[in-house]
Amino acid sequence: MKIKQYTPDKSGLAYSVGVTLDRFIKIKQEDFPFASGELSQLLRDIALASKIVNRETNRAGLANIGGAFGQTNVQGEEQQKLDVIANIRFMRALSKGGEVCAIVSEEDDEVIDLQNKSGKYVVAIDPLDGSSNIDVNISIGTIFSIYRRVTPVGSPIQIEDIMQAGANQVASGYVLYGSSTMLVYTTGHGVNGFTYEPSLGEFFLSHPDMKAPKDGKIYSINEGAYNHFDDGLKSYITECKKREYSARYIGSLVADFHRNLLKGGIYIYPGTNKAPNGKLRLLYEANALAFIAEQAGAKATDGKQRILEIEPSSLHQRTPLYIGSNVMVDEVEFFQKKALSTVTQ
Ligand code: FDP
Repeated sequence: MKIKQYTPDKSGLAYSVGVTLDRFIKIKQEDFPFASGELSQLLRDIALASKIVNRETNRAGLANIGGAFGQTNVQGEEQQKLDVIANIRFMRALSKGGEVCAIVSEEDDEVIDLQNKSGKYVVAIDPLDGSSNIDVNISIGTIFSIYRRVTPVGSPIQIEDIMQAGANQVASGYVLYGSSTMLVYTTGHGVNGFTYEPSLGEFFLSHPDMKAPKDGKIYSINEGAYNHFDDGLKSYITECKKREYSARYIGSLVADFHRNLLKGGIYIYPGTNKAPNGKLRLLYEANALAFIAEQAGAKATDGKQRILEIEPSSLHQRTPLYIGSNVMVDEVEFFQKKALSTVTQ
């Protein structure tokens, strides 16, 4: 028998397709302090559900799954059919995977106990963010946070397993269903982005070690609410206009955040006199993106403190969000402090 050693082909006839998400997760498993493989499996479960949601999102216009579901969620917002479908898909994947004991979802009033005795992880998820954009074919996303439970594995879920500050996240990420579909995640060792290749049904590493520009020229805020902004924020917006920054607001948090992360910019959903805590949810929107932002060298605050340091007090708690390039987040805070000090003088 003749044996020949394998040498990689260099002819260029069959170009390399790159590193799949699965392989990447496996390679990086050792970076993780509890390298037992369960977190890796959990990330793969999320990736699988996101592929299914991607498929359903792509055919929403054809499959009679656009439009309203006819019910409102816990936020009092009208649920879209795809919101509900995405929730079912992620719940199913996470419950079957076996690594997760409890889930907090935007679509459910209460914590879902998966009755999974060996589950070490708690997941907070917004299965389909930016739902008002579904029917008009604009980018939407999934946002997820992963925590280790703090009470003993196998015992009943306790409030302290769920109400953890964002700084305790062991992983977080988002999926952007856009002109291409991307999954971006961190386990606290930098941020990596993967683009979905539909013909192969795989995510491939396309954005290794993502870093946010320190400063930027894009500001993303719903300026329709300008009259309700505080004076400091109003003067910051005026300054952005003076500097001829670009105003870009899709109204899909994941899409706005992702663009600013790549190009440099700030996304703001402030507290206003009408809604002092803004609109976005701490547990399954702000925390996940704040972890990614910090890992990519950007910043996330509620206007006063680091998002990741906020101790949650309720499941669907809202928080103002200032997230993006360092210099811009600092600058808006400077304008707000300046306006406050003028008032108190
Ligand atoms: P949506 O209500 O469409 O789900 O998470 C909520 C969110 O979208 C964000 O994705 C988005 O950035 C924001 O709300 C848009 O809110 P406004 O319409 O108030 O600007």
